Amino acid sequence: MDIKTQLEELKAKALGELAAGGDGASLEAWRVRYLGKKSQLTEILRSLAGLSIEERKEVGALSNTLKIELDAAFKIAEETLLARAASSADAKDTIDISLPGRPFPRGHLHPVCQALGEISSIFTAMGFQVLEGPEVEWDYYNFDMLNMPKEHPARAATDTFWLDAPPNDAGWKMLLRTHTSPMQVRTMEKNRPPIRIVVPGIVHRYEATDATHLSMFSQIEGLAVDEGISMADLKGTLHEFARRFFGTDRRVRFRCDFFPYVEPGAEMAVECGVCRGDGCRLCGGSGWIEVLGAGMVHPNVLEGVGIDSKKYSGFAFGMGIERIPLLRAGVEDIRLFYGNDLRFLRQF
Ligand code: FA5
Repeated sequence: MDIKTQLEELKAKALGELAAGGDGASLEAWRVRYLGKKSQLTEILRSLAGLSIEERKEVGALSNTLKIELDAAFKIAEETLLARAASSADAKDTIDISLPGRPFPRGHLHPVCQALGEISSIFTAMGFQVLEGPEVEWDYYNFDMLNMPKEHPARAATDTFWLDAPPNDAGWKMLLRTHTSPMQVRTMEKNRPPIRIVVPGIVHRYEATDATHLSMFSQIEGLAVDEGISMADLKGTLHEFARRFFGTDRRVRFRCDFFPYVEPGAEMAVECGVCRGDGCRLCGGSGWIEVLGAGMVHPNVLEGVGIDSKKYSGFAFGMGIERIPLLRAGVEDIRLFYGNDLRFLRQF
């Protein structure tokens, strides 16, 4: 085959392959094959040396023309490929699935829930188990079994929301629990000592609200029953709780108090977080805020659930939750916790 025919066949093959299309890699392979240093065209140009001057002129001119044509065809194919790649990148940009999502505004637990979680975990670390009980309760558990039978004057000490529902067959009446103490009875009815529980929950009292009183608030009940439990265990446990929650620099005060279901009874107060004991509007000038009622479980309560009060003794406490973050953070009005003002809530 003469060189002219070879050049024509080479041109047809090269342009045919290019027209078939392909990706960047196949285009580069094409360039190496037809325009590279070891290409067939380069071989032909090298072989010109063995030709006569006329032939060299003619074949040289044809080879150069073919090289120029192939170069031009390569550039066009390369540009087409680049343009195609750019337009598909543009299309991807409009729905770039690799972009991070738009963050949703993130909330956090209400300060009362935060305090409840923190308090519960302090007690669980001391070996107490967390339980919950019903908010709609029978007067039997809320009063009778807590040493406050019908007509007992202490039943009137907290004004109660009674439910407009008929009593059950045993004559028990329904109410919104006024404290978490009914869970003492419910737990001891089903479990024998040793018992160590804390019971967080909401309670309701029909009373006016002010800077330290709400009509719906949260309490956490504590109960420990075992052989040989004494008032020293009660004081030690609650004092340790106060140290862990408020820090070691906050003073704690125990005083005598009366609750029909404990004997003896006590209240624990913590130094006011706003005035640090000097007296202010929040603490009513006393420098202290009462956070819990407590005492040694009354023998009548133990015997009522069939626990031998000569063998076993126990302590119980009921802490008001809202007053706790109020004390720690120095909040001036308990009602702020339920005002739903995000500027206030975001500070916790
Ligand atoms: C009781 O509710 C008893 N059941 C506590 C108890 C349990 C005593 C076990 C002995 C043994 P008291 O009514 O004092 O006690 O309430 C307990 C705590 O709840 C108070 O110290 C206070 O921190 C909080 N508290 C009481 N009333 C309110 C109120 N209206 N608003 C907010 N917190 C309150």
